[in-house]
Amino acid sequence: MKLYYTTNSPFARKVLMVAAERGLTGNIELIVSSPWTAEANILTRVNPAGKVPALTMDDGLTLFDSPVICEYLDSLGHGPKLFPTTNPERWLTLKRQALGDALLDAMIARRLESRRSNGERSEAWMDRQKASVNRCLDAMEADARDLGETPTIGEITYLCALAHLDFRFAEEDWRPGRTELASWYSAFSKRHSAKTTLPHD
Ligand SMILES: N[C@@H](CCC(=O)N[C@@H](CS)C(=O)NCC(=O)O)C(=O)O
Repeated sequence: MKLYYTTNSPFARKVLMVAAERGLTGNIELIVSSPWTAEANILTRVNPAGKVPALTMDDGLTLFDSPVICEYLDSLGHGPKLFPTTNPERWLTLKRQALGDALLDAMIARRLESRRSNGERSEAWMDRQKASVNRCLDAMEADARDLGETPTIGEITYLCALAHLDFRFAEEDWRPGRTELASWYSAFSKRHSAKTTLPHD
């Protein structure tokens, strides 16, 4: 399998963590393909959206986006499944993944907007994204007491989202007032799959 990714993409990190948890890391060839540089032409050939991650399976079919790739990898490998198959656990887990992904979408939209030039940048748009991030964080805090030590794609996505806040918005600590989430995050960050997939530019 070939994974088109960047070392700083939190969505790609979800895939890397799932691969690690399922014992599949050695089966995946990593191909750095930034959406923002000349490498993007590699990426757009496999993913029309021009986004990472994308995964080309051994039979040649390419999958995107991260929820689809993660569920595919969960169908391979070994160890406890990361996508529960019974309800209501499955719906709760998928909701958690959607919440973490939503936080990431808003955080990334805010950061991209902040990098636009004067006159193009919208403070109102950035404030809207920041408010969305804060609501997602509050929902995660309300959920934190029920998070397990056993990973599912829900916990993995929360970890990737919170770590990306530390990576890109370190000056805006999300922890004050969110003690349950901070404590869960600190413990979950010690997993091997988390320690071996830290983001970097
Ligand atoms: N929903 C997608 C989001 C992927 C995404 O936004 N990736 C970013 C990098 S973190 C990207 O490639 N952005 C390029 C662009 O927006 O053009 C997923 O879960 O994979």
